[in-house]
Amino acid sequence: MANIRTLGEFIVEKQHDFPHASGELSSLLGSIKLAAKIVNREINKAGLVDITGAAGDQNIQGEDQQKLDVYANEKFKAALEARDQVCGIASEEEDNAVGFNKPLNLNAKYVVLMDPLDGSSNIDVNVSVGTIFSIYRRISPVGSPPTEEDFLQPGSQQVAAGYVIYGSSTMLVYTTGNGVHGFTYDPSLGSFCLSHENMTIPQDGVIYSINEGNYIRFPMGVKKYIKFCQEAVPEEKRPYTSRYIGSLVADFHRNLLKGGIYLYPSTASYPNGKLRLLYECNPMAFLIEQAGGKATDGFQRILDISPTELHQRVPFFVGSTNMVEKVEGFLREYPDE
Ligand code: P6P
Repeated sequence: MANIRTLGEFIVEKQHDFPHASGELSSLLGSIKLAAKIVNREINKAGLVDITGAAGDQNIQGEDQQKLDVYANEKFKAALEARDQVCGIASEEEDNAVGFNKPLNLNAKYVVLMDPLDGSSNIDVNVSVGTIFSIYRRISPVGSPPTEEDFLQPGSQQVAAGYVIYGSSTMLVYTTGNGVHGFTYDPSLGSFCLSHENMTIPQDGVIYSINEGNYIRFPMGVKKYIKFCQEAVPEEKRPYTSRYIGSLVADFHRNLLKGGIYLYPSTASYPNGKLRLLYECNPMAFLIEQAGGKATDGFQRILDISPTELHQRVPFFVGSTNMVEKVEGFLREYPDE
């Protein structure tokens, strides 16, 4: 039998990579793995079971909460609370951070921030969606409920981050600061099996991912970059290609494998950008830097931004280093008044 290394085995194998954790971070990642399997099962049935319709509520973002959003949020929250490594979570689907009050949880040393089902509006049209998670060591003293400062740490303080992509296959991709590793779910085994060890993004690429429908209100530097991609030296064929799925995890994952850049600048509807710093941009920025790429808000490193509130949005440019630096150059050369 091929040398199958499951996610569980790999985490234990790499345990020495994070000296502070005496197996707690390993167990925490295990609870995320479990919740991912449960959510994956429901997503794969989504077309059959009446859980794709909007739940009727709206989340803090004012977006219709799809039932699967709510379902995924509950499953990840329950899986994290059930183990004794997490004292609380913050989620796109929760207006405020949620502290776990069982004694075991009060003594836990990690907090988790997550987007339990990003791109969920795509579920009804059978497009890939994802879960994004970000893990920090708490700042507040153990034995007490988590405080807001535990959740408002800069991305550079993350101890682990990752995503699950529910696509043509389901994959879990994570980093603990020692490279990026990808695991593909094998339903016949019920296991995530190592399929992409030490994932690295090419320094350059030809794929740019942006919703050009927002073009009219893009910053001038972004307009200049798009024009650069469209008019780059033709040679024998246009060297750039536009690929935008409308699901961050799917666009990010493809660009990580092939090289490319994902851009969500400020727009008319989202003057500060649409993506949330804490549970979308920071984890993706940690991953891309660990894979040799770059993530910026156009002017500063995403991981250096000091958060001010839980659901804050930032402009987001992430992917191949040379492509991100090209956009930064245009934004500096053509500053908006
Ligand atoms: P737009 C999904 O809602 C999401 O947060 C990302 O997954 C995706 O890349 C982006 O928004 C799509 O936004 O405005 O292009 O539809």
